Amino acid sequence: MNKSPLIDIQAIHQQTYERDGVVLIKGVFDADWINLLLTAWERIQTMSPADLYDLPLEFLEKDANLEAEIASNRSEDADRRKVYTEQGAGFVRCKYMRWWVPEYREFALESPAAEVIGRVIGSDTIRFFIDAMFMKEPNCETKTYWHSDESAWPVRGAHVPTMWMPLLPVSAELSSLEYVAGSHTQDFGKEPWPNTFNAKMLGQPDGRAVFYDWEQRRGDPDVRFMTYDMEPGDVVILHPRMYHGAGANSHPTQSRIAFSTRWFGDDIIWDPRPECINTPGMPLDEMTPGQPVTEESIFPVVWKNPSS
Ligand SMILES: O=C(O)CCC(=O)C(=O)O
Repeated sequence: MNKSPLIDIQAIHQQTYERDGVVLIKGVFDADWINLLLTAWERIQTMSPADLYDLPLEFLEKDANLEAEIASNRSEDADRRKVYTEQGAGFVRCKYMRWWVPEYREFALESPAAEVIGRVIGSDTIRFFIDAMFMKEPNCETKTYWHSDESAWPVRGAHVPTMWMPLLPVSAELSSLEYVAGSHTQDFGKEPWPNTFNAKMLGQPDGRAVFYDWEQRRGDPDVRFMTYDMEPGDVVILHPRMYHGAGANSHPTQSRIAFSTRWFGDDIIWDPRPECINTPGMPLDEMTPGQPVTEESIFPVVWKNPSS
């Protein structure tokens, strides 16, 4: 398994990320990393719902929101596998694997992902934040709605990017992500209400904005929609304000399996809001607004720039 990126991260990658809000980098990880993650994912698919999300007990004991979310994810009703046996196709999500799947922990802490992130966003230190899997089975009609991620994160700052990587090939037909170039620099006024467990529990307050629907601008020559054919080992790095979405998986036989990791860089400070995601080990009420992230056991420093 490669410990350094298989290709050098260069100024063009940084410039593209800054200008467009997303950069495609091909051939970052070798096949061993992909096989490691895929094999673990196949094992997760065979587990009963009650055995998923085996997080440290103390995380659940001190965080009622997280406990409620995990209980809902473990319930039989939430088991999307039932849906796709009946209907033939499903959208399966899973998260927090760094805490309960050893292969995902190894990727988070040992792979060159943090170095790639640090060099692209220009941060001297990179901490691991959180992870998630997104699988769309063959003929899965579920689209990924247009959204940006920032309003779900309990922090302020630009250094909270996502690295999205397919574990099987993707294309427009196979639900590759789509982006609107430069949308990370546009001011949409009010912050959109995120699509988190906590936000759904609270319900959207009056006056809170919804995500901008870029579908209505399809065909507008002033809007640059972008999407990429990607192979396992390729990644995209997304700015937290970058609008992204994805179509259905219209492939008749092949699943779309993608892995997202989120990372913290130097400029991040806590900004906990009740609608934000739950973070295992760090309840929203333990985050001190305005303070930098220092909790090493929960958000370990994975990479430091050797020349800083
Ligand atoms: O893979 C998908 O469909 C969704 C991914 C996404 O929105 C994200 O990682 O922020």
